[in-house]
Amino acid sequence: MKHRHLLLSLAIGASLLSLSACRKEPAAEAPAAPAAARSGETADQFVARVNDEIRAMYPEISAAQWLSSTYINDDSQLVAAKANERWLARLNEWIEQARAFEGQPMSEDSKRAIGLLKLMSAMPAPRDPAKLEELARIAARLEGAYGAGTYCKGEGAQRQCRQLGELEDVLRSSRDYEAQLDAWAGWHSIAVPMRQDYQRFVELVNEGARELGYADAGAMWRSAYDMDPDAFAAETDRLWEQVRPLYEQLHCYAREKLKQTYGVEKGQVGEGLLPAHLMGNMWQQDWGNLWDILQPYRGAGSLDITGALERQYQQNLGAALHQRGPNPGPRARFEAEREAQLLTARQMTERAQDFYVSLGMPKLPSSYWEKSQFIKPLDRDVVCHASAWDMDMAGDVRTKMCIKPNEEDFTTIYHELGHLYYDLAYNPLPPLFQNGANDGFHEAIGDTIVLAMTPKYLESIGLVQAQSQSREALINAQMRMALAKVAFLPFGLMIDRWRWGVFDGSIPPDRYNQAWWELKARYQGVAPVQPRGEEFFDPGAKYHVPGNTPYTRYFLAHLLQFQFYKSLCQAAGHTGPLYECTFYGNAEAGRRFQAMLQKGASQPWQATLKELTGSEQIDAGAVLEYFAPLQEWLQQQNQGKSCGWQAGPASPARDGDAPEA
Ligand code: X8Z
Ligand code: ZN
Repeated sequence: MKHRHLLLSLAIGASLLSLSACRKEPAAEAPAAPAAARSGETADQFVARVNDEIRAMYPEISAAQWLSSTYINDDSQLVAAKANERWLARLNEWIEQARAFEGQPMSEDSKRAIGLLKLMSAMPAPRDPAKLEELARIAARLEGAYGAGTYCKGEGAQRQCRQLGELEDVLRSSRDYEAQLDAWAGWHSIAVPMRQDYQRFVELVNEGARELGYADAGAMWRSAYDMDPDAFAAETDRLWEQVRPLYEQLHCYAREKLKQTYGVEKGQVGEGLLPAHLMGNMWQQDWGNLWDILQPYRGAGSLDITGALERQYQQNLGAALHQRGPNPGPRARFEAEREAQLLTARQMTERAQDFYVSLGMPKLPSSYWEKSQFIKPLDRDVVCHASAWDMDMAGDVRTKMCIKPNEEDFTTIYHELGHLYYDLAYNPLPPLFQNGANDGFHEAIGDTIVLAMTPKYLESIGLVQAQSQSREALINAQMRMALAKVAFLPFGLMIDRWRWGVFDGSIPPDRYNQAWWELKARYQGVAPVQPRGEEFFDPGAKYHVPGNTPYTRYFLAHLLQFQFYKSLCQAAGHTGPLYECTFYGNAEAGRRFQAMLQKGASQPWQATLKELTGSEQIDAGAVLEYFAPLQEWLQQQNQGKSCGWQAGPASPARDGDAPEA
């Protein structure tokens, strides 16, 4: 389902499952009886059979999940939970059967496939059928609760109810301190009821992980990287240290601007922390919406993509109204608005597809355009969090989004199509290899394209006006990218620092929220302006927690995408500074990219990385090279300011000390 699927992962979207499925006819072919180990079966035959059974089962499971994410109610939740339950039970059977082949002769591919089998779901399920049933039910309920999350306030005629999209609009556009605080706290209130379920969820997946031989579910997640799990954790610490100085410079600059905007008192919290509700984003993971406050040089190079998309919407609306004749009534106006929203969303998606096609990749199939969810339906709750789905491993790919005409959603479309092009490229492989080289690769594909959306490219597609070539314009362009990419880095790390601690018990339930904010302070340098005690469950307000999607993948992706970008630029013959490169329309870059995608998970990711980049290591060197001009500029801006922050007492995390300074 969702992207990545299969393996380990599972899905973003719906969550649970993960897998993928098939190029055959749908579920009708699924074997009716539980697969028994066949006597006399060799290891290679076993792997072939599992691959066939996955293909056969997969479409039905994805269909159930698609329905439960695009039509949330008790019925769709029940069906999704049951489908997931069957899938997880079957997975446990295969894993059990695979043990019979330990130490037996088999091909390298079979060895790898059996290793991947154990990691196929990020939601390891207990063998006990009653517990498995409970786990599937809780997982569906958590995801549904997130999707249906609604914050209401006021009474009677004053009563107002808003969902995530509208609350995000406030953070994006309002600069009213109290209005933003209300939107931020309002959204976080929807997570309070998830706490009990999440606590039980943790017990159940830990039991499942232990039955598979892992210390806990977090240890299992860390085992999915073709290297020692502890070495992997250490690797993420090393990578964070590489980029931390750059983040701290950006943090320092942002804080100064916030103080100028909101006043010295309100522009920061405690010893230099950024107020969580003022960062333009519900989770402070992307600061791009603060462009009005953080823009280095007013008017130097206008990269107002949101403005351009809004104008496109207005144009579409004008045309839709025009069609309805003079003086359209409220109903006609409403219909024209919906029509224009959908048209704009599709046009944005076509624009993204065009970049991939320019690299020699295929157009998305017509079923994509028919079956995807582009805008938020009006008549029901859906999970708006963007996701990409491979429904059947045979070309039925879809995205599920609630697209609005703004820059963030525009780049998210490129991100989601990256997942789909990965899916389509590896669909010919056996299902167990139909996944990213590691999960960070899957998250990095579309983002690599976003890096290639340089001001010149944006100008060439008519989205922004002619770009000036000044130093000021360069710094503006770099800042725009940094607000998305650099601001994200500590967030990409802290979520699983929290979950690893929750799974291994070092963060017990009575410290869930406290530990969350300690990690937010330590890594991101952000803090809430009001106390957030254990009566809250703030982690639940971030999709990937109730959705159970591992998050370290995004941290890796934010480094990998710069490595991919640099290599594709080289392939395209780019010379000159990295940040000037776009490989739009370059067939050689496309060929190299596609070659990587087609490998899927068929070999260790280090080998795949080496084929594209020449290196076997994830490394932040390319990020630092890319942002060198901005980093120098930030240092000048921050001169004489005291940067850094005091994260407060004893952080729970696993590595070094709180940054300060
Ligand atoms: O969840 C996503 C994608 C789907 S895989 C929209 N992202 C992370 C997030 O939104 O938190 C993309 C960047 C980080
Ligand atoms: Zn993604």
